Amino acid sequence: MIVKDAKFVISAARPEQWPEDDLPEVVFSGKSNVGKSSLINALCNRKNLAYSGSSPGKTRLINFYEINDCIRMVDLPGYGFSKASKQVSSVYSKLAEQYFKKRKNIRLIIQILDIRHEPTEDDMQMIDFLNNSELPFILVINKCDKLSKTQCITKAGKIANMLKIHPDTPFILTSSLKKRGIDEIWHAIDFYCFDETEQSENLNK
Ligand SMILES: Nc1nc2c(ncn2[C@@H]2O[C@H](COP(=O)(O)OP(=O)(O)OP(=O)(O)O)[C@@H](O)[C@H]2O)c(=O)[nH]1
Ligand SMILES: [Mg+2]
Repeated sequence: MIVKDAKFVISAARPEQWPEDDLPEVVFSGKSNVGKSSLINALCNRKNLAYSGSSPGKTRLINFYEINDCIRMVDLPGYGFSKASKQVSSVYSKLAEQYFKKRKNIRLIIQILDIRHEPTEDDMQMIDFLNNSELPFILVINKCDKLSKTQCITKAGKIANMLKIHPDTPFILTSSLKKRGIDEIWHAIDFYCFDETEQSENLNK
């Protein structure tokens, strides 16, 4: 999709603030600092649509962005940043947990990992949750510019082995910094969020 229009909708602190319509939503999920907000910016070809920064915990609320009036990207606060922000027995904050449980608009979850780090216990729990839910998800391994190509291949293989995922689960290596893997993510978004007619219409947008 060619992003002609990308706008911030709301930074929601409560479910009542979530947009009330049936636009498909793509959710960006992962540990704090993996690059969720940066990936939204890279996909939309904007520098500062979503707020990103070098210290973890930049995104605190659930931020909604609307693209070409036909799809929304949802930026979640990352997990694993502060123990205090966790609710009992959950990886995510209460707010994000409510979103996963209640939101009907979710069409695709983009679960993001950092190529340099092995999945944490929180990552494993999150992937377990996704595996056991009906929610479609893909895995994105970000920050590939931080390693050489050979190192990336070795690391990605190691990560894939550690995760108990279905072999058909799409697995995309990306760098928001160098804009790698961005077309592949758009391809997945188109596939999961639109039917065939809509997909070809979107290509021409
Ligand atoms: N080298 C490199 N740096 C990246 C990449 N993606 C994100 N970063 C950097 O990583 C830091 C965190 O990025 P964010 O996009 O704010 O991460 P986040 O997952 O939204 O973090 P929280 O909002 O705290 O959960 C920033 O300094 C980004 O510039 C990437 O692909 N390569
Ligand atoms: Mg963020």
